[in-house]
Amino acid sequence: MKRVILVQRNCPTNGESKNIRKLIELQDLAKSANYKVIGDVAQTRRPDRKYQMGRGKVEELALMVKELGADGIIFSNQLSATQIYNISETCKCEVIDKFQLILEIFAKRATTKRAKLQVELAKFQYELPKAKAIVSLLKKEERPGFMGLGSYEDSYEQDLKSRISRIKKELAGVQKDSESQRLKRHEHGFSIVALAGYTSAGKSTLFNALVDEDVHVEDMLFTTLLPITRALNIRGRRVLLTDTVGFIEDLPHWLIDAFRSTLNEIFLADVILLVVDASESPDIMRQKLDTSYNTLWEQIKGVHIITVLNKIDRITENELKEQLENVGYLAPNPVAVSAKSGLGFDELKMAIYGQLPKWQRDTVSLPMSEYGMSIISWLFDEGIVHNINYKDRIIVDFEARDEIILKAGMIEKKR
Ligand SMILES: Nc1nc2c(ncn2[C@@H]2O[C@H](COP(=O)(O)OP(=O)(O)OP(=O)(O)O)[C@@H](O)[C@H]2O)c(=O)[nH]1
Ligand SMILES: [Mg+2]
Repeated sequence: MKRVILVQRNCPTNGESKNIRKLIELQDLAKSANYKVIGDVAQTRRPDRKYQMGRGKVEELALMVKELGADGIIFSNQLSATQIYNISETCKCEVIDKFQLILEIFAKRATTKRAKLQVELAKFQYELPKAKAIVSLLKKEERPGFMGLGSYEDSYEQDLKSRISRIKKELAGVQKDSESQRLKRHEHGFSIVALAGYTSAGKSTLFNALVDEDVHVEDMLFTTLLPITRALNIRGRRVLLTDTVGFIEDLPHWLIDAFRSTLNEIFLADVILLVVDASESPDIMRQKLDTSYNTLWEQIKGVHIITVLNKIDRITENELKEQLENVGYLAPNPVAVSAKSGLGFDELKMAIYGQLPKWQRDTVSLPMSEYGMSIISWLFDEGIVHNINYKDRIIVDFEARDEIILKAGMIEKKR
């Protein structure tokens, strides 16, 4: 296990609680990537172009690396190629930033072709702005081994660009497939519900409990990388529930970009269950909800949102009440649940039902024949049959989406 020191430059305008929260999150990320954290260093100042922190502080850091025998340094702040180079020269060890760390976690979790492509795309997009600087640094310093670049050429940047466009094309193919599948699902009367929210909020646990599945759950960040979908019946309505990748604060645009095809599962849903860990402090919960909204906001016009306050088995009723007051405007349609114990599931299902695209209620009169019976079984498949009255004709009182009602009306006229 690699031993690392965490470093964070705090912005002078940030509050203390934000600084602490970010450092704790960096610790969690490092653990999730299988690093052993052996120390941390923080400094409050404006960014330094060459070293990110003050040069003196980096020299202190170099001493600490030596004394503690650290294998590497992980920065909370995004580093430029020059900064990575200068810090690793001074400290004589490997230096990465939080975003490379996230990429490492993603790379570890990626098992399918699509996930691998997404991670690769994110990696290249992360490297692209650094490419020029790296090449010129390497030329100046004659250090071809730096950042894993065995040999380099001026075409490095060009090479990255062409790889990025190749992967994008491949991913677009995958995306088209999933979009046409989605259309088909809608045609078959399914509504689509997506689980979204901060990493470790409990999305996969809730998914497993609702659809009786066994998706991987762990007390780690970014356990889920690829969406998974299962059918679920909610008060007679057929729903497809999708579990998705978690959000994190400062998620850079290139990462969102790379995971666009995954995030589309959320953007194209009929209803979003925005899951949040209600057992955390009010400050952290509000921040995580805020981050989730920032990630979703632009893309989800018209999608209904249900805020799921999860893990209530860990808090008292009073604490829950406080949490609800605390997030008020950020939490439309709040429902409190425990994905672990099943508490609140009935309310959650009611809430989902209430937000599904509306179906109409209608009656049809059908002939008392085999043909009539076959239409009834079709109505059972496609909608909710509330009542059947057998007289000289069969009168069916049912509920379904518009197309079905229209078709049923035509059948009635034709007979
Ligand atoms: N006590 C308690 N723990 C929960 C509950 N729901 C989830 N957890 C725990 O929270 C941790 C994270 O759960 P996951 O379901 O993996 O979270 P996730 O949102 O899918 O996380 P990512 O896939 O990383 O985005 C696990 O250790 C779960 O056991 C709950 O209702 N109560
Ligand atoms: Mg998960």
